[in-house]
Amino acid sequence: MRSGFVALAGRPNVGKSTLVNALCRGKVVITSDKPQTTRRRILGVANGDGYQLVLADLPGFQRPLDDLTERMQRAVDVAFDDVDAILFVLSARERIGGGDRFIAKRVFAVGKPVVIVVNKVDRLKPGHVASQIQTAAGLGDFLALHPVSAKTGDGVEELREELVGLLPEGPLYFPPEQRTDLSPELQIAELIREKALVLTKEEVPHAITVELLELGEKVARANLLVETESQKQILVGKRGSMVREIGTRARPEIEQLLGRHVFLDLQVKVRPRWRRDHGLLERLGI
Ligand SMILES: Nc1nc2c(ncn2[C@@H]2O[C@H](COP(=O)(O)OP(=O)(O)O)[C@@H](O)[C@H]2O)c(=O)[nH]1
Ligand SMILES: [Mg+2]
Repeated sequence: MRSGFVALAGRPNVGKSTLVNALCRGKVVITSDKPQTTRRRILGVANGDGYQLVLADLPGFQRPLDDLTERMQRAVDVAFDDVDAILFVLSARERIGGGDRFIAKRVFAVGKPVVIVVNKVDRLKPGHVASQIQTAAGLGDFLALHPVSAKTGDGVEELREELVGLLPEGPLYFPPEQRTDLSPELQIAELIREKALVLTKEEVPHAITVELLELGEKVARANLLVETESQKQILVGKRGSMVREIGTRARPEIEQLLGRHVFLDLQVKVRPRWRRDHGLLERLGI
């Protein structure tokens, strides 16, 4: 049995979380085109014939702005200590530049095998992909480099095999049916937050967090917390249309997760400065 841990590093929005889901063959973490979608370390488990590959999805590297982002960066800093390899993710759709080189410096300094992924190669010209690969290859002393599309699954199979090959002999860290280290309560809160992120823009996505208050047989009750009255108005929407839409989108995924029907009771609440509230951040698992 081969088993072990691989941490993902890379700028925000390069597709780390989408790649974790692709490697795990199903949705274990939320994704969106908004920055700060991933706020804490979440483990995704990929099981296969004779292996268990545990992927540590992480927030993107960033300069801390407040207690929330400081905790997020701390999660990134400690994440590389106990892993067997690092997956350094870049986007083929953006210029590989200073931000990537800054992360490369930290990633290659850890002294673990580094596998570079050039993600988002779908619908790009081969010539463009080739030049991005060449730039990526100059970032440091990598073990392997894989062009992939986390979205279409192109190249993901080969990448998974490469990573499994780097794992040592080891035990099962998680029972085979467990896909993530997040509790069902936190997974539900994340699914609700994902739908809220997709439907909002500008500063609103940053200001949203979700607190699950109750998970019963028939009812899930959650608060969508924002920081100001105007953000609350946006999330509530005209006669409650926005919060209703969030619920409509989240409920099928929650029901799939739980394997039963639930009534989803969502309330929007103003909680000024929740991003600086250590007690709340602790409860939210950040
Ligand atoms: N076209 C394309 N988009 C992708 C791919 N992987 C991720 N994305 C999109 O990029 C955005 C950021 O993805 P996410 O996984 O949340 O990035 P993260 O911040 O690095 O975790 C989302 O809108 C994804 O749908 C890919 O392979 N191709
Ligand atoms: Mg992410």
